[in-house]
Amino acid sequence: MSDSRDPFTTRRGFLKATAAAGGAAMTAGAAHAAGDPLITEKQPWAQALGDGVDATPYGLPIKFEEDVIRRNVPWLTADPISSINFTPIHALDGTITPQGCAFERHHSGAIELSKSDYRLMINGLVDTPLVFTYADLERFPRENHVYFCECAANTGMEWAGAQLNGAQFTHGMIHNMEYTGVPLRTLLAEAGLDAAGDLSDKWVYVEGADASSNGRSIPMEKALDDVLVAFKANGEALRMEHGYPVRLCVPGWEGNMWVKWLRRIEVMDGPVESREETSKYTDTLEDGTSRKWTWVMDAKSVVTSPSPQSPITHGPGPLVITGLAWSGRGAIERVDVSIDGGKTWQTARLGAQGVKNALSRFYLDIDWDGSEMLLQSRAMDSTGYVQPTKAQLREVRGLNSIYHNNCIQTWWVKENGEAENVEVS
Ligand SMILES: Nc1nc2c(c(=O)[nH]1)N[C@H]1C(S)=C(S)[C@@H](COP(=O)(O)O)O[C@H]1N2
Ligand SMILES: [Mo]
Repeated sequence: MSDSRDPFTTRRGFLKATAAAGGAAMTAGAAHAAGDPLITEKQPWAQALGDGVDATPYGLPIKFEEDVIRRNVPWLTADPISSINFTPIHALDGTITPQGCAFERHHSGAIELSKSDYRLMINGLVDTPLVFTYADLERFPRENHVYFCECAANTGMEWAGAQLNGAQFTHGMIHNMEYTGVPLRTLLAEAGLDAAGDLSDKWVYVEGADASSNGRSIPMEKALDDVLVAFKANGEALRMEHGYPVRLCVPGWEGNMWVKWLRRIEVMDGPVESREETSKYTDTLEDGTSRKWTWVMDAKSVVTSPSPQSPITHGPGPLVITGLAWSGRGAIERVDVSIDGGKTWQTARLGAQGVKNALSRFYLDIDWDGSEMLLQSRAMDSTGYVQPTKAQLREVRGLNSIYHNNCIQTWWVKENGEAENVEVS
């Protein structure tokens, strides 16, 4: 197959590739018709009836996929109530995250709040303070948008060196869904903002109905731009763990601001400086001071497969390298992949044109020669920003940071196809 760099682009190419590899069991398409009982023998599933249509009124993944689940790293937090788990990004493809395996982050647990008990208050510097029921929200004009939500702590354990062995754990504090909701600006207009006067220095304070309340201050400019009061994700109601019945989407900005179980929005003449925006979710620099208001999630990417939880099991030959890229500042324009630790780069193919504030899927289809690789990916967004190396990030931020680590990740893929998290800075 040495004469065919991309053996999968045509059927002819595929056959040629298989033939050239002869009887080697390591080739894609290596199952041989002759003597394969899965082809020649009648199988149990063809000799009995399957489940009826009502066996699972709300479907779950088939048991063979039971490994594709959220996972938690117990030692990261003291208990699972104020904790986080991770999206199995190593096992997903495309860009949309199914709600059932989208990471969860709670400060005081996920609460059960019904639509009938739901109330949303808008107060403060508004002409008329208002309280909306869930049914009220359904009567405003709706929009649909695909957005990623990334916790600012994603990749935060990797500052000092390679730590967690799997893309799920290093980069899985992210999900990407299609949200349905009402723009916050519509609800603010309903309450009236004349009372607020000059809007350029005004803020909104948003809080949830859970015990933590997770209150955050958002500048009015962002509140009136693209913030969405969302009640559906991927076409269905939000799951309890993602804020049922209503959550805030703050596109491109850190996940902490995406308040779940949204209960109150107060228009204010300054930020509150709450716990979540002072002692937490700020960036401690080398000199010990902390930087606040670092809301935007910069361009970032990661190879999801091959990776430690998704090793190469087929040996040399055609290999699909794939991963995710995103930016809170613009659309992903380009992703480069390196198999030699950043010495040389190849431009990957994007699964679809990049969308602002949403995940992009990339692919690099190679002919793997079976030698070890230092796999990296590097994202570029529509502002011209290029994802930094660990060394570049540390020059600015030192080693004391936790949040907002968007450095280039390296997987060391060995000759046997297994992969490990390593540091190439
Ligand atoms: N009310 C409330 N909203 C919240 C939180 C919370 O604990 N309570 N956690 C925040 C944090 S830190 C993140 S990263 C996102 C996570 O959203 P998810 O659980 O849907 O993944 O929700 C944010 N919104
Ligand atoms: Mo978070």
